[in-house]
Amino acid sequence: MNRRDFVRLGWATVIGAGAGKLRPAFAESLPLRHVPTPPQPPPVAISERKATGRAADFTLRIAPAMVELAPQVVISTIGYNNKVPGPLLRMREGQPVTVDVVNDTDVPEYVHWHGLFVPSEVDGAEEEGTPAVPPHGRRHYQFVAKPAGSRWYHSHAAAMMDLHRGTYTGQFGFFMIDSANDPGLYDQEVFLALREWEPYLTTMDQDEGRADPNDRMPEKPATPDPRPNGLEVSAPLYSINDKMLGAGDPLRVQSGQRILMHLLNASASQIHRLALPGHKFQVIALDGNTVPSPQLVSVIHIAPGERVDAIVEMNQPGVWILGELRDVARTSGMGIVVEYANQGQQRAIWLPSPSTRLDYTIFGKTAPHPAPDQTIDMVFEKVPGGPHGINRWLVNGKEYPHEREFVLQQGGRYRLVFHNRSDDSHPLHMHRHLFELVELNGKPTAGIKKDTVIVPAFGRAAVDLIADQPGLTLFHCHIQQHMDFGFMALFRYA
Ligand SMILES: [Cu+2]
Repeated sequence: MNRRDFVRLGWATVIGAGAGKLRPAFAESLPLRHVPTPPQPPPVAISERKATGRAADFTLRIAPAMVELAPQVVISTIGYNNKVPGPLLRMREGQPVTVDVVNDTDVPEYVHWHGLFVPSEVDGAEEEGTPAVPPHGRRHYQFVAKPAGSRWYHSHAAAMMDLHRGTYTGQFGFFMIDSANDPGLYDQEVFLALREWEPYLTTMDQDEGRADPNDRMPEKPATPDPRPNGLEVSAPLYSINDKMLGAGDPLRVQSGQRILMHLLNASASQIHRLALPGHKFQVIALDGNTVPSPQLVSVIHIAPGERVDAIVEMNQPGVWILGELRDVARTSGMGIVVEYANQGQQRAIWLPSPSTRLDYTIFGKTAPHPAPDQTIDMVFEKVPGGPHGINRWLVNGKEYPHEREFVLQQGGRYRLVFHNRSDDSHPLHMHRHLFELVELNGKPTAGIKKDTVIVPAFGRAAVDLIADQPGLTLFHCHIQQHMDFGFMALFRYA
């Protein structure tokens, strides 16, 4: 199979699988258009330059963007600076940063700096009191870049039933904060963001988030919920960065090189599993934070909001596909060709990988945790929406908002215990803080610092949080639909 066949096969799958949901003959009728040259941003207002003494380090312009996912497959979305992903924002840890955000759309927007320690009014969450970037307006942000690691930025607007807002759009980008101690043990560095496009609502079971019957399910109720599930978000098209598998440039490597892959799942709805046949990933950081025990794995599990940094040693010359394990996702675009030098016109090879279970704890260490000052139990439940409705989500028995349930004392040490009493896996994200994973489905661990953790279906996780970032702090499932329909909580400092 050559690259062009891949794209064609991808379309066959798309048309075959989701035909009813797609516009008729979408693929055939869409003329090939060139992505327009980005409009030149107007100069920053003089008064603003004077106010800050200089232009901002970065400018993000929110505006409609065309993305050519593959030849003759062009989608329209909203992006930053007419690029998807948006520009790589890169700086040293501790560096003061200024960002101008210009909103060329008709709706208020929020830019969230995911994984950064920034004040609530800068963080980019309406619930925390961050002011919006008004429609056709702008906002200037100033903060210090910390902590070091792979962070990212994305829209934090609520989408609700509008699948063209928030994280359904192309508003995401890498935010790399370099540590002064990076040993630099790699020859090449690549940034790979996973995305799906043209989302639609369906009751068809997506299965990737469902319980693995072999998993321990400590939160599974004795009697299953008989109510029918509601509409969930699916998508017919996938890409890594802005290209479907086979459509963009391959990742060009040389035998013996060590490639540092910065993986980001910028999906609004799907957990992904990635493999590169013949190779293993040495996972060195999760959510940008160095892990105590880097391990070689053949499959990477990555949920919406998560990042994985992995080094891949290039020791199997050939042309391979780095792709999603699920055929439907990979053949609909989720993959990239990895090509060793001097391989001629070889076809890219995919080989099925053994499916592995998610287990963060292999990257941890054994160490005792100091006793927490307080344990906060959080129980998550689904209220199934039925075939024509949307599921609603409860945190400790009610949908967002919560009044004063979650109050932290500054300097306190908290253990949050996440009880997932639903048949979906959820990536749970805490803003403005890192937490340390203490336990996953009964397995203890230490030293894994994250800002987003997958709690498997009917599973349980415990994390320790030090309350050292005063200010309103949003907690939510990073699946846009879940968050929009109740799966959020606001933590306050006393
Ligand atoms: Cu969720």
